[in-house]
Amino acid sequence: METGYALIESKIADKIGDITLNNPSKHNALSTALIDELCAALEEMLLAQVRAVVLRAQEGVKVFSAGHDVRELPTNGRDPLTYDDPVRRVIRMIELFPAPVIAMVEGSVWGGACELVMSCDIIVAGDDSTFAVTPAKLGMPYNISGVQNFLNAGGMPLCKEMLFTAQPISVRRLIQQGIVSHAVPRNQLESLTRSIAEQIAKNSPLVISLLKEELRLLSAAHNLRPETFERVQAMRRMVYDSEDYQEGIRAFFEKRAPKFQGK
Ligand code: YXS
Repeated sequence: METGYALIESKIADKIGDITLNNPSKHNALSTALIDELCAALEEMLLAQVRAVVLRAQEGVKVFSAGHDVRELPTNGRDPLTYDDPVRRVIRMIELFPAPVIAMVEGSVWGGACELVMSCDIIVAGDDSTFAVTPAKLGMPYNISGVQNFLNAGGMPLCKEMLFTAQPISVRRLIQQGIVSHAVPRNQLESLTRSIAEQIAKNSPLVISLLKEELRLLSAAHNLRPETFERVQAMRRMVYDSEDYQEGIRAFFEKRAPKFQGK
């Protein structure tokens, strides 16, 4: 069964869902429109009770996804990354989806798209893939649940290096850290991903759904006093109210390196 979307492709066959990001002119930037289609496709797959979902980009892409659509990031003093931010919505949907979501990655992954990929249950990547977590380059006050996802996925040292340098990290580093399960030549990605999805689809969906939720709850089990959370929000507000945040966005559109002043 194929469903017509403008920015993604979606199909279900043999109880396995397949979603392809398909907005190459904008490098699959995670715009609200693309995320809305992604969420709609996942809703359909939920109703169809698929046993696994594969999330991919068009075959042979240079860029898997360029991350948040920077054109949608507010510069009027509003928090740019709130609970209802499109990327946050789809990440929660993937985390709560009862069946495993397998990210099949080709090309480079940027910004919020790294968190999107890491929110998937299994990552299979081309051996030339890179991952760049870019809030520090953009002056962006990343939100604490997103930082927790990176920390849960990658561990403190690599998490700090990726966040502080904002530079592309090779998939080899992420394999060493156990973030990415397999890195293979691009021409092997399809067969490997398919075999993993088919193996999962043969197992008990009820048990897998229970295991996935148990693992989600355990990884999210961090006691954070409300006052602590409010202090973090105040720290984030200082950032998104800063001149550096405006400079980061301006530099992006002017295609130049940002000059941050620390204020
Ligand atoms: O100039 P035109 O109109 O043709 O548009 C260009 C780019 O502006 C556009 N584009 C984007 N538009 C909105 N949001 C984006 N994230 C984005 N990325 C690219 O796509 C058109 C072609 O891009 P161009 O000319 O740069 O292509 P390229 O092949 O030379 O380079 C591809 C990339 C992906 C290396 C380059 O586009 C790039 O570095 N993009 C930004 C990657 C990035 O820093 N993403 C983080 C976005 S912010 C985010 O995700 C979070 C909020 S955070 O930063 O906190 O993690």
